[in-house]
This record gives sequence, C-alpha cells and structure tokens, in this order.
Amino acid sequence: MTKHKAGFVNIIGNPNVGKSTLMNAFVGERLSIITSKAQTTRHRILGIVNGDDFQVLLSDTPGIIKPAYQLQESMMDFVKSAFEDADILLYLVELGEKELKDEAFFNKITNSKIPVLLLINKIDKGNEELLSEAVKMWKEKVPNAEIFAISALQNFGVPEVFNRIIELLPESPPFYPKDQLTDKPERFFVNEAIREKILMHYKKEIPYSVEIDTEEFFEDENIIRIRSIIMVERETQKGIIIGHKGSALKRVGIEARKDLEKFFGKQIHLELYVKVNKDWRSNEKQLRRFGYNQK
Ligand SMILES: Nc1nc2c(ncn2[C@@H]2O[C@H](COP(=O)(O)OP(=O)(O)OP(=O)(O)O)[C@@H](O)[C@H]2O)c(=O)[nH]1
Ligand SMILES: [Mg+2]
Repeated sequence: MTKHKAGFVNIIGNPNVGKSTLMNAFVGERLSIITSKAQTTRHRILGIVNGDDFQVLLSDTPGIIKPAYQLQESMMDFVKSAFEDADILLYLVELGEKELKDEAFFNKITNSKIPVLLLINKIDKGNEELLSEAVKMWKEKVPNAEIFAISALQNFGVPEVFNRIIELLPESPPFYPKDQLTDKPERFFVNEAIREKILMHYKKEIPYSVEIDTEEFFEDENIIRIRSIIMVERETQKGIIIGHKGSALKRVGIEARKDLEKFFGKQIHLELYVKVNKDWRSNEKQLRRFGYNQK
C-alpha cells in the first residue's frame, strides 16, 4: 500500500505574475480573485487539493512589495509565514521578468533547504527564444530550483508541476478533513467577490482604500441573504464608490451577486452599503478586525 502524503506548497512571487490564477488552476475553483491590477491578493489563502493518498495544501499569497503603510506590512507578514511552513516553494515569475524586487526574500529562495520549483508563467505571451533566454537566466540566478515553463491561464504545464509536487510531498497524514477546500469562511469569499469588482471598475487609489465587511450571511433553504459594508478611507471616496444616482455601486452589486451565485450554487440577495472608516489601512485595531494583523 502507498503511504499517505501531505504538505504545504506555498506560491510566492512578484505582484501580478499569476499566483492566484495558478492556485485556482490547481484547485479547479475560483478561490482567489484575479484582476489585471497589482496587489489584488491581500491575504494568505489556502486551497486544498485532495486525493486518495495525498493532500496538497496550496497557499496563495500577496505579491511581494516594499510596504508603504500598515496594511501592506501585514500583507508581507503573510508572505513571511508562507516561507516558514512550506514543504515545497513555488516561486512564480513571468516571462520577461528579471528579478524579485525584495532582496531578502530572494535570498531566502536561493538559500532554501526545501525544494523550490521555479515556474516561468505566461509563456503563452512569448516565443521559444524568449523562453530559452528566461530559462538560462533563472538557472543561473536560482541554481537550487527546478524550472518549469507554464501558462496558468491556459493550464499549460500545470499538471506536470502538480505531478512533481506529489512526488516531492513528504509522507504525512492529512492536515484537514478530506472534503475541505479552504481554510477561509464563507464571508471571506463574499468580501473578495465584492473587492474584485471594485478593483475592476474603479481607478487610482480607490481599490486600495477599500475593505469589505460582511455583516450578515444568512443561508435559507433556497437563498442566501447577505449584507456587506464597503469601507473607504474618506468621504470623497464614498461618493465615487456610489456614483451618479448609485449607478456605480449598483453595477458592483449585480456583478458580485452573479459570481457569488455561481460560487455558492444558490440564489443570492446582496445588500451593499458604503461607510467611511477613516484611515483604516493604518489602524492596527481595524486591521486586526479585518483579519490582517496576526501577531
Ligand atoms: N497571458 C497570460 N496572462 C496570465 C497568466 N496567468 C495570469 N495571467 C493574468 O495576469 C494577471 C494577474 O493575475 P493574478 O493571478 O491576479 O496575479 P497575482 O500574482 O495573484 O497578483 P497579485 O495578487 O496582485 O500579486 C491577470 O490579468 C491574469 O489573467 C498566463 O498564464 N498568461
Ligand atoms: Mg493574487
């Protein structure tokens, strides 16, 4: 009989390289939100892939940045934690990328005692020549890594990476029940669906000044009733979120509701409110309340 394998496989890399796209491709569900903007992911999100004799605990993490305010510091704490408990590191880069902007994190990767799979993503955007240049460069920069070329978006090369993960996984009993998909509660996915629409439809600093707080999540037999607050930092931002006669907010509500109906497989009633929570991004207590500061 084969022994059961299980372990933490943590995805790290620069912002916008496709970490969340890859995590969703592995899990086969839309667990992490994806947008074309950097800093879409703010949390460490666990996605669990279960088989009869394995359990892969994937972590999606925020893109690595130099933090400028407290929220971003908390985001980087999630990345640090992903280095600490990993059994396998997936270092995701995109074709054309030259470096990880943070030297300390980069050194952790090159000095890693655990297996590192360096995945060159978005190869659908390039050609053979660009790819072979990239492979050559990354071999020199991260000699301890095994290199794979993938397109997370097109699921190209992803099954091969998964097979290698299974080979490398340590023997261990499962860490979570075998029917569990994530460690995050339902409300988290509501918040994220709403935040994704805000990232998509608002410009400049607006998406980065927003946090969502789902106050009510009530599941009936046929419908889920949800009430969520969109928190902004300033009064002027509140007006922008709502838009002319409420049109902008309405669009966010409709689009988020559609996604959530797919995600939960049930009819959704979604009420949205906008509130000013002054400078929440720099307020320790508020950050803790929204699940950021874990120290
Ligand atoms: N062409 C192409 N685009 C991709 C691929 N993978 C991801 N993308 C796109 O890249 C953008 C960023 O993807 P995300 O998955 O949100 O990237 P991320 O690394 O999680 O970003 P942050 O959470 O902001 O750090 C989105 O527009 C994706 O559709 C790929 O393989 N090919
Ligand atoms: Mg992401």
